[in-house]
Amino acid sequence: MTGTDARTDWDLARVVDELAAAEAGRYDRTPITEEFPGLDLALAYEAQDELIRRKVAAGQTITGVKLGLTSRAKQRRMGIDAPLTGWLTDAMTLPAGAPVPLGELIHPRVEPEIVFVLGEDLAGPGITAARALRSVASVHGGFEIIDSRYRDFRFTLPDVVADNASAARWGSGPVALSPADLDLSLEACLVEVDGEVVDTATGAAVQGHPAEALALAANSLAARGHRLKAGWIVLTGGITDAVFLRPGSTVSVHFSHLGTVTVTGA
Ligand code: 0L1
Ligand code: MG
Repeated sequence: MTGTDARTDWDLARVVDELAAAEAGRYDRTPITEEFPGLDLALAYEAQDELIRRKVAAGQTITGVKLGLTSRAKQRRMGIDAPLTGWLTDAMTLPAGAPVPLGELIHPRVEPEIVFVLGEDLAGPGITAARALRSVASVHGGFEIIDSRYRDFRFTLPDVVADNASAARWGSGPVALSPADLDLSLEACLVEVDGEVVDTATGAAVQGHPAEALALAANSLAARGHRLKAGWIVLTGGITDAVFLRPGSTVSVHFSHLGTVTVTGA
């Protein structure tokens, strides 16, 4: 354990306890860095890994990785200009067409995602976008439900890293294409809330090409001793800003080649 702040009893275990309690209790809280400035990026990733170790010990399975803050739209909104990674578990998968159980979440927001399913392991360092794309078995249009455990989605980079990148739920549509079938930088998406268009962007918004985000995940995970595994899901990061999901409200994401995914708040 590192980073104990002499002024408080904050340490790695307490960071994880506090975030796990907020998620389980469905309440939001102030950023941990406000009370514990010792939460730097390295300690925050240790906390994230420990949070997931606890989920796995409780019976969940790691199903992949998510990237966050890979687009300028997301970085501008959150005031953080660095991408990050988080873990996905089976408990976060939303079955196709299933309503989002708002009662299980704090203040969920929806964002469109280009989703990869890996056909082989991918281990950094030195992974390029072209190499990363060769490891992809299929590409899907999808969405992520983010649900920061911090009040008003207000946090610093170490806060959000420790909070597993605000991960909550995700889902994808029925269309599965090979990455060779389309140019993902040109793949367009249009976001509608209750039939009203609220945002549009193309895959180029994600690091120039979503494969760049995949390479970034492989390389940054390698620096922490992890590798991406065959069969894993990779969410490449919100293409546009996220929108709140309200009870009874429907968010639809229409992709130019990857179909339409629709999310309803229940
Ligand atoms: O928006 C946020 O809560 C920041 C982390 C996740 C962002 C993303 O998944 O793109
Ligand atoms: Mg996302």
